[in-house]
Amino acid sequence: MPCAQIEFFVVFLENRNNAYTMATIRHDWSLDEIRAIYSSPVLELMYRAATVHREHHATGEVQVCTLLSIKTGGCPEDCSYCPQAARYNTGVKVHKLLDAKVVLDAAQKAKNAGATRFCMGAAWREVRENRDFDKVLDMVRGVSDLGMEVCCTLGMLNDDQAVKLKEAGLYAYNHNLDTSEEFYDDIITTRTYKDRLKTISSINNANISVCSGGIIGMGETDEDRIGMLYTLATLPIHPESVPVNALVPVEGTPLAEQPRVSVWEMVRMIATARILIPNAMVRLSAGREMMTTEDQALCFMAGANSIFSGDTLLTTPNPDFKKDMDMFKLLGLSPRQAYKNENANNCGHDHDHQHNHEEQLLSVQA
Ligand code: SAM
Ligand code: DTB
Ligand code: SF4
Repeated sequence: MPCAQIEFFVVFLENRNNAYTMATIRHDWSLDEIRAIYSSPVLELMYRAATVHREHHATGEVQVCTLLSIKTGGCPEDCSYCPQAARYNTGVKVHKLLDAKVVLDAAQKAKNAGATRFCMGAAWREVRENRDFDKVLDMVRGVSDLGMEVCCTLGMLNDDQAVKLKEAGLYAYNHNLDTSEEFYDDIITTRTYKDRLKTISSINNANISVCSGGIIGMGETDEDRIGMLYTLATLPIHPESVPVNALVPVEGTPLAEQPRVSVWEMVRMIATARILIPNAMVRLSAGREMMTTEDQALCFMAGANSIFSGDTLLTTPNPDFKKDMDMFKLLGLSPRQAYKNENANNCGHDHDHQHNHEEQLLSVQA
């Protein structure tokens, strides 16, 4: 056999043996496979995740998102982790929907500080089509006009409402599964897991990017964490972003006394999410205020490529812009540009998520 052919077969066999360096996008993960990945030795898990990360994203690039609570507190739901639920005494100051001008000023400020995605959160159970919703649509138009990727998290919504948000320029919608279907009822009783999946389907139908992940540290087991990742990774359309939150325990909520999760638990969740859903932005979300730069560096090595930046999340503290920019400098990270997916025109490292989304949507509808 000629030398070139032998070399080809050697490379072919090496690649087959090293299958996880050639991540394909799969929606048929089994629980056993996910369990095996999640439970692998942590350094091996990080290496594997970092390899997938490099194949699908420009390494060193981190998306910077800023959150703003546009309607705070007084929420009728009973989410055990949430300081904004009316039934818990958490000291959060209730505030009606902010004026569009205040919101647009905050978005401009976030943009000036380097954020490219702006996410507006409301302490609502669901969207209702009233004057407040019209105001939110105006905010979406305004933030989109600033050239930022605009995201909302407003609770449950239906197909029509999703279309209206899309028409106003909404880029992404955050709706977390929060945990596994099995553990969900221990955390929330006022709406169901199925309700969550229905909202995610409405977001997809409107061709809005889905942002969906969860929280660890609520008393769930490893099996619950694996179960949540299974649901996300086997969705017919993978989420465009997956926030991994560490519980921020807030006094007055039922979960106030939960022990802090260790960085290794965050690393396991992030790395497994990265391997299962290679194209997603995996967001190191709530909990950074309690993490050192070294802790966060481990999360970036494990495949996290997005953060919430700005000194407040929705109601709880977060590292400020300056602290994060110092961390970026130290770790050699750079902020990802806005709408990179739409701007990407090559298939090297800059995969086109929106294009992927449309392709996935067509294949689901076929
Ligand atoms: N009301 C809407 C809803 O529930 O979808 C939007 C806002 S809600 C605060 C958005 C997400 O924030 C929740 O799904 C949850 O994952 C996260 N979250 C809320 N409180 C948290 C906490 N104390 N620690 C970590 N994550 C939290
Ligand atoms: C997400 O997954 N985490 C963010 C965002 N999506 C909306 C919210 C975190 C909230 C932490 C508690 C607080 O600040 O109120
Ligand atoms: Fe309300 Fe959302 Fe908080 Fe649940 S998580 S109590 S729905 S604001």
